[in-house]
Amino acid sequence: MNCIKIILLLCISSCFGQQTVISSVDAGGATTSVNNVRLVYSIGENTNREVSNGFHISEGFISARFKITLNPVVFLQGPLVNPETADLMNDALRVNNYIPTTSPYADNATVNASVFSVTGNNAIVDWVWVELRAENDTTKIIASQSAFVQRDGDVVGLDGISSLLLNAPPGNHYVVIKHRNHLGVMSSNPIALSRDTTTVVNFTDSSFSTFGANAQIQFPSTTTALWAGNVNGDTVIQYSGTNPDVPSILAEVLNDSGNFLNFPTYVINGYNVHDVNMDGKTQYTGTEPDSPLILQNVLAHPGNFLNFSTYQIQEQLPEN
Ligand SMILES: [Ca+2]
Ligand SMILES: [Ca+2]
Ligand SMILES: [Ca+2]
Repeated sequence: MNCIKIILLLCISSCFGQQTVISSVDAGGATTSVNNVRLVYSIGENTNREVSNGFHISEGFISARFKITLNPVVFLQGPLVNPETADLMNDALRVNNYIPTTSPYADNATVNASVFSVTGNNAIVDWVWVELRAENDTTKIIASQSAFVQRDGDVVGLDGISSLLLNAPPGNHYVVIKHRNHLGVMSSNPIALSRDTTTVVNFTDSSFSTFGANAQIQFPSTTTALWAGNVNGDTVIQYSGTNPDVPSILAEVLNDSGNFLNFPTYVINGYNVHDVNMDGKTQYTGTEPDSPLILQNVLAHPGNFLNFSTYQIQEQLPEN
């Protein structure tokens, strides 16, 4: 019956050339996928359906939204210091219920606290920020959003499990991962991304090529991780000098409202950008201080030939 009505409509259309037929044939429609393009269509429906993925055709309007599926893998150096389990980042922030349900990044994404109940390899370590950049302009951000990184490095969506779904057309894009107190990183090449195939982009593999030089810290194994220690919100890690990070930790500790006696050994518990190793404690000096890792990174950096404590580890992104 529906087919007859549709054929009738097509006949009318073809007989009279282009015209608008204000007529509801029937409620119907279907979905089809060709390569990366998903087409959702309805015929004669007098409703305005919103479809989040692929094409949507309704009442003469044609709109297209594209998404791509992505599984970045990244390690943060901080929670890899003294790992409780080899090759897994520590998840002390999660264990102590310190990870906020609102993202610390620009989109202020929110989640239900239940995403932090998962333990083991897929437990959430922290929020990260993911960007896709244009193939022909590495400073042009075409999509960006908050995400989570798991203990094993998987960067996942806001349910803490699924691959990332980003609002971007299928194609070749640069992938950027940023973290609130680590230096960000970008793939050195645009990567072919699509909706139907989840593309793994493994920043933890030292053979994976990143933009710039020494964009990540190289471990004795073939593992790489984002440099830890950028606690003052700029684009460098510096121990001492013009824009050092370590005094920022000291100031944070001394100015804490609970530090009545201004001890430099005072420990601030909680989610804090100055907590370099992300153990849930911010300490300048003492039993578990956060500042030595910054000095260690600066001195160990392959570009710091003369071992200057004033050396700046520059974030390797095109805009810096
Ligand atoms: Ca995982
Ligand atoms: Ca800094
Ligand atoms: Ca700490």
